[in-house]
Amino acid sequence: MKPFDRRAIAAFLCFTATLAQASSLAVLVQDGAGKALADTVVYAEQGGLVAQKSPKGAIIEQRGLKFLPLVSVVQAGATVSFPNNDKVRHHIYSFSPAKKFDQKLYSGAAASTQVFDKAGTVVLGCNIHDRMIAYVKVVDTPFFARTDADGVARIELPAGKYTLSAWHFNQVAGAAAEQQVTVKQGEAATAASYKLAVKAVAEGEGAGY
Ligand SMILES: [Cu+2]
Repeated sequence: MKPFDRRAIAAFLCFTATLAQASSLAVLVQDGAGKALADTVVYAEQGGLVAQKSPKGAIIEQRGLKFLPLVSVVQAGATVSFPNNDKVRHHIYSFSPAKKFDQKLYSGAAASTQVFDKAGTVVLGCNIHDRMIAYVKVVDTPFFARTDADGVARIELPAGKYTLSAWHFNQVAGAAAEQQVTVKQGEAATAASYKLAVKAVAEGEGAGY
């Protein structure tokens, strides 16, 4: 066998091993009335798990006088950039204990990147445009996702026991949002679901406009 073939086979074995190890967790989140709840952050934590060395960065752009996306989730230590794709300048800030910063008026790519190094919830605003709002959920795990329009989030993770948490920016304080899940090896996704009590939102409020 030529060395090249051996490498190709090794790569293939490695690939199939990865497939066999990764399991999938599918989480459905609904509000108290059973309606799909989009933009909910779900994350799985495992005691003693070694965190990823370099958490994946994120981008929160400004476009049409909005922050996009409205909700981001990052692992603690992630770097976030804030490209301004509007013609007007923005001045973004956070007073949240998990990450305080003040990015004075800027346009284009002039904003400093920010490292979100503490787990918690960070609310971003703009000093110029009061209705601009965005949420960054910072978590101590690389296993997280955000629900889509159907209220479904999928997390790829190794089989094992996890504490699964759900967080929505409008959830009623104290709403129980933690559960234990055992993720099994195999092709079918392990399923979990939540019903989160959320506050009634007035027209145009809390949606980032
Ligand atoms: Cu602004």
